[in-house]
Order: sequence, then C-alpha cells, then structure tokens
Amino acid sequence: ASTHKLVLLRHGESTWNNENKFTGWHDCPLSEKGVKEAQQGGTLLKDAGYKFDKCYTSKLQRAIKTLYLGLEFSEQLSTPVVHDYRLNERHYGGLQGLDKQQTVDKYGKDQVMIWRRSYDIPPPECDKNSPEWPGNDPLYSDIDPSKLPLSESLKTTKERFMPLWTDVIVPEIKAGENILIAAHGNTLRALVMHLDGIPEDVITGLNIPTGVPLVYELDENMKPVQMEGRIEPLSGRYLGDLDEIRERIGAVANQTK
Ligand code: DG2
Repeated sequence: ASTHKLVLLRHGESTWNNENKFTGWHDCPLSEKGVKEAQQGGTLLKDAGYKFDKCYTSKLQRAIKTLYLGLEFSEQLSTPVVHDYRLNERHYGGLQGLDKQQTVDKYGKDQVMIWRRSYDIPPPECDKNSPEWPGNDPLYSDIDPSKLPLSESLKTTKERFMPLWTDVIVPEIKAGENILIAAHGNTLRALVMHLDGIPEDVITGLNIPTGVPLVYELDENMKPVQMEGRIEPLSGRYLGDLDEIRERIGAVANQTK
C-alpha cells in the first residue's frame, strides 16, 4: 500500500530550556546550542532526501526559527509555512518562568512530575493580569480570549491541537502533500499519542528530544507503519545517531531529578 510521509521536529534547545525554566507559551529564542541542533536537523533531512510541500509551526520563535534553519540546511527555504497558535507548547500556567529544579525543591519531585507529565492534571493557573497570559499578548489578539489558556494539561493541549490536525493537516496529507511540523515537546507528545494510540499511562514516560527530525510513514487511514530503528512506543523513527538521540531524550527527562 502507498504511504504518506510526515516529519515532526521539536525545536532546538531554547534559552529557557538551557536555564531549566518552565517555558510554555513564553516566547524565548533558541540558545546557541539550539541553533546548532536545528541546523543539524536540517542537514539530516537533506542527507535523507526529504522534500516538503508545506510546513506547519507555532507562533513561538523557537519553533519558527528551528523550522527555517531546518529548511535552510535542507535547501528548501521557499516551502510555504503556516503559523498556528494551536501548535504552541502546552501553557505551563503559573509555573512559566520558574526554575524546574527549584520547583522540585519547593513542591517535591512527585508533584512536579505530575505537573510535567500527568495526562490530565494541569499546573496551577497563571494570573489573568500577568504577561504570561496570552490574552495580554498582541500576538494572540486575533483569537477569542475565551480560547486562550491560563494553564493546560496534555489532555487540553491535545484538544486544542487536534482540530488543526484533523480538519486541516490530514486532508493535505491524504492529498499527497509531504508535511513538516515544527513544534514543541508537549504538542508533539499529543500528536504521537494520537498517531500511535499510546495509552495515558504510557505517554507519561515519553520525552521528545530537541532538534531531531522524527519521521513517520502513514497508511491511507493515517495509521503509522512501524519503521526500522524506531524507539518504542513510537512507530516513526528519529533521523541521526541513536545513542546521541537517547542521550537527548534522557536530558529532557532529567530536567527535574
Ligand atoms: C518545554 C517542555 O517546552 O517542558 O514548556 O518548558 O518543548 O517548548 O521547550 P518546549 C517547556 P517539559 O514539559 O518537558 O518540562
């Protein structure tokens, strides 16, 4: 059967990833290391011969910049790009800007793990007067403020993202377009959870590394083909050196020891 190709890319390391701060919708740039990771991601795409008809990314510069570096280094900068807030990272509520390790010291490892990785328990809400509430950011002035989150769990992040996937991206994939999605740790966790049918108690243990292209082959029903070199429970496979990828996955998990 013919298959469709889909590539997912989490942004390279951001300055707040580097400072180990909860980021969410906060719009920090890539760190120097993150720029290199994104460039390497682009080179991997080029070497594997990936060409895209269309790209989707969030409204946040770390994902946008990663996408453009990826396109530059795979020599396809003219590819059309759609920016959609529904691909934004999960809103980390009142935790945005806090140091992840200090939050562990204050609330305990287990509580912070619940906030980071439970499926349906959201972190505490941010204040509506705070600059961290997207309703105070002109970038989201075109969106009904009642749709703008004060905090999100993976579940509500998934509910925000799924209409973009189902109504917009899937029909394009089915029409034969090769799509690249550059997004964030938790929006991509939501997407692979859907694609691979990963149960709620398994998704809690899944971490997505920064800057590594994750390649999927989907059948006509959008069911993923299990690829060689995949890391369980994903059907898709990461491009690049598997040891380095496992190290980057571990680094994400270890942000709150
Ligand atoms: C990270 C994810 O988002 O953090 O919001 O801090 O992918 O945009 O760097 P990203 C954040 P964790 O859920 O892994 O703590």
